[in-house]
This record gives sequence, C-alpha cells and structure tokens, in this order.
Amino acid sequence: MAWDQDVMRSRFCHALSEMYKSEVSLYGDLIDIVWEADAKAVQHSQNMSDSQIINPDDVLPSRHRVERHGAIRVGTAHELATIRRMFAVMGMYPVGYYDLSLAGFPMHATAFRPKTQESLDKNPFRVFTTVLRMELLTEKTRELAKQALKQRNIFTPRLLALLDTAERERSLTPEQCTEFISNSLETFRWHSKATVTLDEYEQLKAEHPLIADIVSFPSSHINHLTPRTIDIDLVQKLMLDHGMPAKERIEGPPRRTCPILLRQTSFKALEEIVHFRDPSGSHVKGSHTARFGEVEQRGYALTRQGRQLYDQILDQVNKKAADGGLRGQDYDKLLEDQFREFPDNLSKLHDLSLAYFSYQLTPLGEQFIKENTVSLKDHQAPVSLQDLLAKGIIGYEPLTYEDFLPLSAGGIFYSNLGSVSQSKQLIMSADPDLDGFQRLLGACVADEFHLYSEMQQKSLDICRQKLQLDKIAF
Ligand code: OOG
Ligand code: NI
Repeated sequence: MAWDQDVMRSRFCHALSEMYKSEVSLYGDLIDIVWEADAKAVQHSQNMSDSQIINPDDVLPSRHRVERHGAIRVGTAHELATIRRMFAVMGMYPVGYYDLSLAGFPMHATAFRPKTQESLDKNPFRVFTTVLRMELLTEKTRELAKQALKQRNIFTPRLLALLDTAERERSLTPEQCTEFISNSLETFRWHSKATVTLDEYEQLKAEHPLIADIVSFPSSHINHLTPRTIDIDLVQKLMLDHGMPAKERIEGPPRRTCPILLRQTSFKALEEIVHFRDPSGSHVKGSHTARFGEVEQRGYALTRQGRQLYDQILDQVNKKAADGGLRGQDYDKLLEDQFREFPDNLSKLHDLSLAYFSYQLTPLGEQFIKENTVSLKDHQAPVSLQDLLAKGIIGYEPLTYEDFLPLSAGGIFYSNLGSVSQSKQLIMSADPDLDGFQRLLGACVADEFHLYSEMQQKSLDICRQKLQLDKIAF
C-alpha cells in the first residue's frame, strides 16, 4: 500500500471528532470531563497531593488519549459495501457479527477496526456499523424505506473516484489522501433537512425509531463518538456534577480489580430541530432524537469460555432483576454480587483460560538468554509454558478487548429512544443472519476470538524464538 493506513485512520478519527464537537457541543464537554477524570485517577493512583497537576498525556499510553469509537447506521447493501471499501483505505476491517434483533432492533452489525497489535497500538479507532434488515420490516414500511434510500447518495462523487483510484493503483498522492479524508467526512455529517415528509417520518418512527433515523436523512450521520477513560465511575460522577443529562447507570460488568470487556455510559440523545420535506415544496419544522456522546472503559479480552461465563452471569442478573423489579443502584448491587463468581485476579484468569494474554520474556528471561550456557532445549521433556512461568522466565499481560457488547449497546438504545413499536415481537423472534449480512457487506467478517488467539500465539512464538526452543507446550 503506498499510503500509510494508520496515519489515514488517525487523521480521519481526529477530523471526525472535531466535526462532531462542532455539531454536538456537549460531546466537547464530555471530552473535557474525561480528561479531568483521567488526570484525577492518575493522580490518585500515584498518591500525589491535589495541588500537583498531572497531565494524562504524559502518563497514559498514547492510544488512550486519541482513542475513540463511533457508530453509524446504513440502509442498503451498496452503502455498507462502500463503507467497507472506505474504511479499508484506513486499515479498518470488519470484525465480529452483532445480531441486534435480540434487543428488538431490525438491524445487524459489524465493527470496522484495525486487526493487528501494531495498528491497534498506533490508533485503535473503530466504527460500529449497523445495516437495516429490510426483511424484518412490515411491507408498508419496507416500501417507504426503499423509496427513501433509493434516492439518496451518502458518498461524494469525488470519494467514489478516489476509492476506485486507491483500489486500482494501490497508491494515493498526499493531496489525494487529504481529499479522501475531507470527502469521507461528508458521509457522516449531520443534515437537519430530512429527505422524507413529516408523515413518512412518523410512520417509519412508529415501527421503530431507528428505522426513521437510518432512512430519513441524506447522510449516514455519526450518531455518537466515544472517548476511552481509565475511570468511568469518576466520569459518571463528574457528568452528573456538571449537570449533564447522563444515563442512570454504567452498562456492562461491574467495577473490578481486573476489568473485563467494556463498561460504557453516555449522555442522553439531544432533541434536534429537523426540517421535513413538504409535498408543496417548502419545509415543515419537526424534531429528531438520535445523537449523543458516550464514554467507555476497556478491560481484558475474554476467551470463549470467559465470555460464556460472563453471559451466563449476566443472564442470571437480568432474570433476577426482572423478577424483583430491580433498577438503578439495586441492579448494580445485584450485578456486583453475582459477578463475584467471575475470578478477579490475573493468575486465575490466566490459568483458567478465561482471558487472552500477551507473553513476553521477563528481565530475568532476557538475562537468562544472555548468560545461559545450557540451553533450555537440552532438557529431555518438552518445555512447558507453566514451567517457564514458574521459573519467572516468561511473564504475561492481558490483551485489551477491542470489540463491542451489543447488549449494553441495547441498554443505551433504550434510554435514548423511548417506546418501541408492536412489530418488535416479530423482530425479536428473528434468527441471526451472518450469511445475509456478509452478502450485504460483500465480504466476510473476521472472528474476534480468532484474532485475539492469534495475537496470544504470536507473542508466545516470539518468546519461543528468543529462547531458541522448538516448541512450548501450552
Ligand atoms: C450502535 C451502538 C453500538 C456501542 O458502544 O456498543 C455502540 C448504534 O447506536 O447504532 O456503539
Ligand atoms: Ni458506542
């Protein structure tokens, strides 16, 4: 590739964040709060006096300071496949399949994100991308949605030309790269003029508010951006202190010593003025509620077993909460209690294969290579990982979860979108449709567990080579 995909992604992420800040000023305030919370958390962990100001930029791993995710929703196969081509230029590829019908949404999704450790370290920006499942709409709404989607083009002609160039020539000039960034922003820009009439909008919305959000506008507006924090509980508190319309509670697992997966909270979507098309040619004023700001704290990536245990515990929590009508703090208390079942120390998570890890030689291990006269492989039995860990030659660190938790996203949807239509039952009984999704996408999605497992294996291979071993028994 004759352009740097990681640089393109960073530039795009920065430009998108600036655009969203200018569109939704509360998102800018949220960024400031995250900065404040991170500074306080760092200060606290270092036991500094309050007067000593720490700049999180100086202390946190650099990816924290730029880290964002965003979310968009598209309507057609052409839109989804073109988004895929656009993100590929920035080194973002479809990872994971998310079936949102479970939560009553007629949509399914993937996350476009970098796949290698190197790229993730440079800039982990990812975009959760949903597409409408036309087959889950009632006939009348489906026709309306198709009509509205048919007459829009969410990509500038220049972007489409640049995509062709990039794919054909495998190269873009610096000027073309700059044009690419500015043109790609247009796809995600907010437009307050709807492409449908108020009547049509109401009809779409009655079936599901998200159908209206996807179908009624000339672009695929970014519906939220999400900075990463190191202390989401503090951010939640600061949001409330600052009088932000914060959600009642943080979604995802409870606060733990060893954080897992993802915890998220947000400020509620704003009601924005929209001008709807009028059959007479003028415009009618109305409103739309969809765009918000979110914040996330990322924890460890779980293995399939780990994820199963997580899902199982969460299921119990939700059943008990529903039975007892528990909400807010009562729900949080129950969540915390039930999650005691999930081991909360690093070596247990490792030994029970509940999380993924990256292995590296310890300082002792490095010294061992330098000074060792008898190589490890002279031993009769194959060297086991356990052995190397016990001898302190190899150490490990948890891998960060780079993906999403659709159920907690569901919680976020609910708090933003009010009531849902009767067609919800129909949607909720639908099966996931990975094949259908991949047909719309025009490509396969990568399996996230596979990617983590590959990263883990790669780190172990590097240790093995350094130690000059043929094999490390797992
Ligand atoms: C999808 C939301 C998914 C998250 O943080 O889990 C997401 C959407 O709002 O379209 O961003
Ligand atoms: Ni999100």
